[in-house]
Amino acid sequence: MGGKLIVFEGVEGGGKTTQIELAKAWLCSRLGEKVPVVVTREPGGTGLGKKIRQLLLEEEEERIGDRAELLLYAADRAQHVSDFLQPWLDKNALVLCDRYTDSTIAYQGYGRGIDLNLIRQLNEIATGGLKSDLTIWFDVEVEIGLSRAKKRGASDRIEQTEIAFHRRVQQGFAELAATSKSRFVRVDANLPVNQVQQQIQLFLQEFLFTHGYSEISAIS
Ligand code: Z5A
Repeated sequence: MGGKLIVFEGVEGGGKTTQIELAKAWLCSRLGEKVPVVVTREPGGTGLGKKIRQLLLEEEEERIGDRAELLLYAADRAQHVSDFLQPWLDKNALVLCDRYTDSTIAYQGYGRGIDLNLIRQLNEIATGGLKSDLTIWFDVEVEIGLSRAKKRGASDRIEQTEIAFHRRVQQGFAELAATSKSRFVRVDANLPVNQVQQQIQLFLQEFLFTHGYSEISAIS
């Protein structure tokens, strides 16, 4: 069957962090110990990545330029692929990853306006060609997502940028979903937590069953 890279994407406040843990618990309960299920995120999925995450998301006096920001996300990703994602996929794990290459297209491309082809090339360099097997897009209204993120606590650097930026990012995800139908699925993330989780479980069940994880079919 091989390992599978399952990515959770979307604008902030969509509920990725909440849902990824619920999905992990559900997958473990269905698949048992035979299949390792691991959760990770970008930026910050490795030791180096944690340092890069601090640079990227914590308030600093010096503004990070758009290209420097792009390259920091790429450096985080390169390390993540070589030191975490690929080793776990080689162990046939299900890797649940909070954000991946599509975030760079949406945030740095659609949000900041950096050339999309340049970002695609950089993604290719950083990942060595490793693509997600399934991308679950959390489609939440920008205002709802931002108000949830605000309630959760202090805003980080990107959350503080203007609403128009978040709308462009949202547009980016919508266009990616429309043009990458073979690997993208959309969940309505405006709904309550349990209803979002139900949608995710249905997509995971179908995806995993299709890829030979027959244990998953024991779902009511
Ligand atoms: N970024 C980038 O620019 N380029 C890149 O290439 C990459 C990333 C990889 C990472 O931030 C930042 O990096 C991100 C993009 C940028 N921009 N920002 N800011 P992060 O990892 O710190 O955070 P995030 O990915 O944006 O996620 P988040 O804001 O933490 O949101 P979330 O994980 O989707 O949601 P949550 O934490 O699960 O939920 C937020 C709150 O809402 C929380 O209080 C929940 O209890 C509540 N919640 C969750 N679901 C619901 C529902 N369904 N109803 C009501 N309330 C809910």
